[in-house]
Amino acid sequence: MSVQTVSTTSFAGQEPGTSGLRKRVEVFQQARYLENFVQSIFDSLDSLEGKTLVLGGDGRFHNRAAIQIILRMAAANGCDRIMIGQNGILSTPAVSCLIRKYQAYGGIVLSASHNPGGPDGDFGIKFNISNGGPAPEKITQAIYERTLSITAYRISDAPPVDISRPGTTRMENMEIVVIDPVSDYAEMMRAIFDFDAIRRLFAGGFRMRLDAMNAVCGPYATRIIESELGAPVGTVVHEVPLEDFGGHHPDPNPVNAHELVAYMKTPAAPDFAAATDGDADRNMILGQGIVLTPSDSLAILAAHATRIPGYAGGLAGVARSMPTSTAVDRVAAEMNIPCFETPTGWKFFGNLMDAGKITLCGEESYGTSSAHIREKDGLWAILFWLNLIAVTGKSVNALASQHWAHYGRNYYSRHDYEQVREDKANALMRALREKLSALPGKRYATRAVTLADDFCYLDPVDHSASENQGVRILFSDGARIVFRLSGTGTVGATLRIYYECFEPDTRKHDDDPQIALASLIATAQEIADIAGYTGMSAPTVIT
Ligand code: G16
Repeated sequence: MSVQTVSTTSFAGQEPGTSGLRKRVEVFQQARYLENFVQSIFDSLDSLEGKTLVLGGDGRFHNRAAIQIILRMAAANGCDRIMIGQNGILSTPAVSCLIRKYQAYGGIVLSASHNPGGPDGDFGIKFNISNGGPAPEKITQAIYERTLSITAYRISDAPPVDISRPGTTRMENMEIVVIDPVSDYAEMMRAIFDFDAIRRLFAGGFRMRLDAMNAVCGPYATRIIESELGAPVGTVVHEVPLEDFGGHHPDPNPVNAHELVAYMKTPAAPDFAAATDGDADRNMILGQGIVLTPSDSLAILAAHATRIPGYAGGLAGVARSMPTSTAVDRVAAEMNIPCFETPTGWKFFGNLMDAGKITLCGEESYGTSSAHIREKDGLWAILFWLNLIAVTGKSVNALASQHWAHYGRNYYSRHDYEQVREDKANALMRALREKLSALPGKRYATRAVTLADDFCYLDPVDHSASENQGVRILFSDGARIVFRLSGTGTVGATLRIYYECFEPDTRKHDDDPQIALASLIATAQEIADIAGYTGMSAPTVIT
């Protein structure tokens, strides 16, 4: 066994996006591609000597090969100890939990999250820092810059390690600890939620379906919800993680989880349903006949948080990403706690949590979590809902209607235009930015524009500025349109347009969101000429 230094040349385009480096599997399979990026991570950090890293992924195609390469590179780069999930499996929230619990230096997550998997799908890698959260921009930028100048990487020539059973082994001077992927995470959930109340709920005949989409949540959900909380076997469906997610697109939204949505409209529908994504950090919440928007889910959880043992002491504050609806702002205002508006990307919540400024946060992209870790956490959100249903005795539908009656309803929808030519998408955004200063005061249908800008975030903790985080157009009645380009796609550009309007009148709380938002959708077309630039007369995905 010895350490080799291998010459390499840089690859273009290894720039981390919204959440790490995501590319087609075939791109990652090129010789030296993963190695260059991993070495660039290691070169951008302090020495790994004496340090522990956590390593795991969502089990998608290329996970197994990548794990063995990273183990050999970590050993060659002087890492002291690496904790790895059995069979290379760890959900993203579990990585965050383990980094924090074992005071690791950081972790490497192998996932392209909600992007499809398999040989023709996507693969991804990101680095999480010692607080358990995604590396902030100054680190991801340093990693990217390193990828441009890299000339060599270090790797051990050790044979592949058996990671199929918990236990400890060594490579070079590094200790490799293979752990059960679920137990530490389950222990954390037990400390937050009232498991006895949830057990009683299931014992009383409460029925639920959780669609794990053949991704990494399966082992966590079957162990916690079926084995521990007593839900009947079969409550968790598509529970076996598969390298291609069984052909599912593991992005829990009404389009990809259409079977679940349809099932919740049938007479056989259970009381509650949920779905999770590739790496189990996203969640979708459904009641009988309804899909809750992530923005509403966040607002409702915040409003009831003190009913959950882990949050009984109250919330320090809340945060949402800029495109997420302002429903949670109304809750925060009533609770008299701060509400922060951050750019898209979970990494922006980390500083606020570390500084004790927020307890709960969430995003429109089906991400919700709290300061228990520094990632979004799909199963945590589902357990929160179960706990809430158990202690209130109310359904998702009843809790949502009650919430809207009290706070008003923020109608919300996101329209995605996928695989747009990059030059066209960039031209649309450029033209929009050029128009911004002329928009305030203009009227569209019944509304006047009150503010139009390109969102710039000033981090209240480290005072860093993140510019160009999306164009937002605000109207006099509280409605908003937000335009931004996705930072997680791998083919062409994805234009996301987010629509929101506020309806205080209870009699108008049962409309179809697309109808409630129709005039705003027409306004976006008028302002940005979406059809002209994209060549598409309708979005490819509506959530
Ligand atoms: C990632 C980020 C989220 C972000 C989402 C969508 O989620 O962690 O913060 O909201 O991407 O980003 P975009 O709109 O740029 O595609 P995940 O679950 O893919 O890691």
